Amino acid sequence: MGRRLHRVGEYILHRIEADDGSIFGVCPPDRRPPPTATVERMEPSDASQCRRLVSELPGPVSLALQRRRDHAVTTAVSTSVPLFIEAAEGAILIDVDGNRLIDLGAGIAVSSVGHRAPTVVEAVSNQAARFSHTSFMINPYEGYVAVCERLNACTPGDHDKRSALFNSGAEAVENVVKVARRVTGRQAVVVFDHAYHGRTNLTMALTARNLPYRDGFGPFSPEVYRAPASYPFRDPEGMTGRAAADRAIGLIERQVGAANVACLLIEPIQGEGGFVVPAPGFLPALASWCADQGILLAADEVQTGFCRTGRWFACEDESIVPDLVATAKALGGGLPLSAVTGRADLMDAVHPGGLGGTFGGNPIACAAALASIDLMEANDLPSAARHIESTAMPRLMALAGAHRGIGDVRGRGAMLGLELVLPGTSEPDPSAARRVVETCLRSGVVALTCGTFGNVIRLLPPLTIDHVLLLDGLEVLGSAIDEVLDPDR
Ligand code: PLZ
Repeated sequence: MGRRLHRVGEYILHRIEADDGSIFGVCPPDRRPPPTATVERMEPSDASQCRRLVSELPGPVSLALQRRRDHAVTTAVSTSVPLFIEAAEGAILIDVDGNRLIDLGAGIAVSSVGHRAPTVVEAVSNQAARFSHTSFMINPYEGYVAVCERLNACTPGDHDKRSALFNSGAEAVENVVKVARRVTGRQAVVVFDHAYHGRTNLTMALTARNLPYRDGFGPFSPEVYRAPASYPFRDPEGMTGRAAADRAIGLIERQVGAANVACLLIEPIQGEGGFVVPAPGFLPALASWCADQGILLAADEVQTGFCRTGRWFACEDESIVPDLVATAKALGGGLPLSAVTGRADLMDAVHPGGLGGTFGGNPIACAAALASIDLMEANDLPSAARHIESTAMPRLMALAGAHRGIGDVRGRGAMLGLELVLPGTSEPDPSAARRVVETCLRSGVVALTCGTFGNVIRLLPPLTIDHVLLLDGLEVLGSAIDEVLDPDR
């Protein structure tokens, strides 16, 4: 068995390659190297939380399933990581060949409380054993009401609120637009460059990027207008948030007319568009303009919500209180659940029966949500997200200092991105981003890309990720970046 030690900050990570070729990123207790002063710190708090590769990737069982998939599943649904998963725990994904992978994507910001959190599993199985469906529109049940109570309490603002539950993020966003149009009597919806809001017909219209989301799928829903976002890395040097907001407002006033706008829909930090954090002042300026014009401010917190950015909701960072909020992803703790939460006077102004759906607020998903929100509170996951930022950010900055191919490092909490460019330019380099992610995967780390140009590597691990596992994942990412951006070193 060969050993190589490397130091990451105050930690020493032990990379152990066993004779059978398996790699231990962080040693499990039975392979622990001789104790040193720092070895105790090196152990993950839970022995299950270690990276370990035992086969080629993809392994034979994944390959066999891939062949079945090729004959059964349309290629229109693509999969970025060709490894079939059999189990998952904490921030570790275990594939069908027994490889243990570090999950730095959390299934696109869903598994914030960690995979297979015991209290979520228990809540789900208890609910499944009692009943799994009635349709809240036929027979109500407490779980739905309790989730709405929690949403009304934890979303920004202490005004009176009401919620409604749905299944997916896109469905929540559609319902935000329905409420906004119904109660304002106006039709126009303003969205932004680089926005992502979903793949249904209305949300395709709201989403900015053509490929893969919209191409050939039109005609799209009318009365959707796109304004320029604040994208500090790509905006003119020194452009303030206020100036970026004025640019957007000017365009809306000229091209749409404020009096025609039902709502302005915005991701407080753009997700699929590239983890774009707007310049400070952008959101507050838009919020106050909306309030002056009788335009509803609708926040899409589907990706940013539920502790991801170091606060319960990303709007809180600039003290924005939206009129309507769409949530999904982490809300359901891994089960499909989404919500619209908004001012009571708005939500209740929709005619009775105007919102709903067969499955919205499924009882099992509600049970999972309640257990997940309990965990977020009990474990103070907003601070866990900030801890991830303070661990990762200095390392990402150091990488950016060493590589001119990293144009920007940005993000908040556990929503962090590296924008890759052709060295010394702002020309996007999606191929490098793809190769970095592929290189990470070969070492057992699942990282995702995003961005309008496909050139952003994004980190969004479960917020409960073991500290040492996170360090290991970052070490792998750093080596992958060194290998791809500086192959001669
Ligand atoms: N709003 C801000 O991030 C989903 C999409 C992955 P659904 N993002 C991941 C893909 O390629 O389909 C998302 C989001 C924001 C809305 C949505 C839509 O949420 O649950 O995927 O419908």
